[in-house]
Amino acid sequence: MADTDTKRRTKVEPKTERPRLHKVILVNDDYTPREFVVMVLKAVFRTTEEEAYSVMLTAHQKGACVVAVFARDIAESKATEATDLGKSAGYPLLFTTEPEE
Ligand code: TYC
Repeated sequence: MADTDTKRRTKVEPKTERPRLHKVILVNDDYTPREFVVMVLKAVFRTTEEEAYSVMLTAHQKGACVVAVFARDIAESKATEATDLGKSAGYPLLFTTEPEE
């Protein structure tokens, strides 16, 4: 037993998994004007007019659309900021977040 070598010879790398990115999702509703949705997307997510229109139209037609992905805290604060812009104007506009797989 004295000369039994129990030293591990393979290097074990620590598993440092990256924090997951979070999607910001635009949810369709029947009341918010299209131009207002486009304005919010441009203001909060810094998209072009064309990108904003395309995202708005996809949400309108399919029920929801991924706007962008960010670190969790940024995704959540942008979703809240964008949702609050709608609320301030009296619209039920909704942005949610969910982790990417
Ligand atoms: N459906 C809205 C309308 O017809 C426009 C709209 C699009 C609202 C996308 C929300 O996420 C949305 N006025």
